Amino acid sequence: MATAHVDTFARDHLPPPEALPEILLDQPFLQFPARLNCATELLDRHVTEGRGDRTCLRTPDGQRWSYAELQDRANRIARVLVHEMGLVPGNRVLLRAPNNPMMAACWFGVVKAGGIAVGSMPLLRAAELRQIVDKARISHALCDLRLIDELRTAAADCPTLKQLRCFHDDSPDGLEAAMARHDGRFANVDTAADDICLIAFTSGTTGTPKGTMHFHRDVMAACACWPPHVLRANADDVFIGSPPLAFTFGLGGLLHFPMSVGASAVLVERVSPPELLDAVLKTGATVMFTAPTSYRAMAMALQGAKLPPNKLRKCVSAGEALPAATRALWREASGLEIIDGIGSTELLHIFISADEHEARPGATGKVVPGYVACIMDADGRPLPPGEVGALAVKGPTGCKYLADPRQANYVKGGWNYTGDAYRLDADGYFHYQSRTDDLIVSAGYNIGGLEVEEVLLRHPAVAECGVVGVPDDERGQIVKAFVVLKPGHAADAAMVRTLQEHVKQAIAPYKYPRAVEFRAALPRTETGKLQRFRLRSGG
Ligand code: 3UK
Repeated sequence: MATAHVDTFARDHLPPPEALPEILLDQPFLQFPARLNCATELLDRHVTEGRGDRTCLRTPDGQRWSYAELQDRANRIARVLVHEMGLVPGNRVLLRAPNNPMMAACWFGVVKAGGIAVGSMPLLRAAELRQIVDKARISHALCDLRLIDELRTAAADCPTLKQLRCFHDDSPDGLEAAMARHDGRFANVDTAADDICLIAFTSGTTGTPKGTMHFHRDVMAACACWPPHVLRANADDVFIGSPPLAFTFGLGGLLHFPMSVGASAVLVERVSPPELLDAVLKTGATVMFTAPTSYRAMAMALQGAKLPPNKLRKCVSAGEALPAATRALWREASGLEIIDGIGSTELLHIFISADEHEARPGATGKVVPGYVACIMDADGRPLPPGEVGALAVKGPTGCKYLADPRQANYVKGGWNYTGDAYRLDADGYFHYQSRTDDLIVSAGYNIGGLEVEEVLLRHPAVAECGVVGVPDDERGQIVKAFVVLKPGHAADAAMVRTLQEHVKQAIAPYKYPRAVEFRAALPRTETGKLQRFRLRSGG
């Protein structure tokens, strides 16, 4: 089926066919037409079918856009891109903003026009933006005026980036002024189902960021797998959460998934745990997406009190492993069982998960309908239940790095290797151990950091912790715990001994942290992930 892309750079830099993962589209809920624009499905369809007046996007301060209003804005943006900024289908457009309705309108404007949306994390600095712009040969950018400084610095050295407009900008050359010059009608570009519509950059810990490319069909496939089979939200739900729209956890959870069922989403710019909690109470949100540390911090902020009466009914956790202690703490505070799910930028969204009824403490869940998963040994042979190995996944979405030899690390023999060490139990539940390269090997024992963190988090003095392996002459590695104490506890030698004793009492003594270091905070990414490499290097 012919591509609608005139600029074929992204398509031309897909991995070669033999390096691609196997794609499974045989399920009845994964039948897609050959021509597909995901903006038509997620946005326009609601207006066409008479739901244009329903609320689509909200903000905590009371802003409210219906589906018809979002469509009007997105259409105007598409027109500005095409008629004033010279966009042709296939061009890459950088999007830069905190989570807000204009950012969402820009995403749909780009995709309607057949462009490729490239989100950027709000905290990225000029050097990092430059890497992304160069790698994806980005030609256009739409940026929230409040985040323009780093992009301007980057743009000075980016020859491909020729067109830039700011929004939330009331100057005559701002995006809003340009939108006012156009009408709100736009015929979406008739893209092929396998035309690329988004490139999400990984927040890589080492090396240059990798650009993961996704088709229009991938977006719709993500909406057809986990949301209806595990989340099961409906048109009356109000979604809210912390992950940035530049992170596919946020893009799916806070934009695509609510819109795929005609629900609404509250987009929140400031999402520290107390601010998120406030926004939940203020807006009557019913479905929340955030990271494990954020659940723990919100529960601790309540200081043992229960969440005041509210409408929240589903809480999703992803981004890193959910400790059983955090699950229990949030249940006590909110009365709600967390829906854990592992997803990745490469696979677009969640592929192993369990709903609130099926959740098991300490396990991520079962494979999501549409996907298959297995645990592999070092030679790529499936391991039986009970054994720890590398998680390998296949489904309707899969890893497609933009011009990157690291494709061969993620995809082997048609399977996507997520880089996680997991164990499958006899009931089909997958139990996270660690990142494959974070498994601690001490005096011949394999130790997953999470298991030790689980125990430490149950100690009343511990607010947060991270456990890594550090080099040791005698044992190869030793277990080292980095601990943030709750206020009112002394970070002294007695506390070190107390915590070590606490671990020895709970799990096999060889797993206890031989080294304990107290910190005021732990290094985390913008997406809530603990930066273990930084802990290991003492940073
Ligand atoms: C880890 C988890 C245990 C795991 C993501 C939901 O996190 C997302 O994407 P990233 O590319 O990172 C992927 C890696 O993060 N991880 C994520 N969730 C869990 N580990 N339990 C979990 N529940 O190492 C995975 O390989 O940043 C998550 C949806 C979309 C996403 N992009």
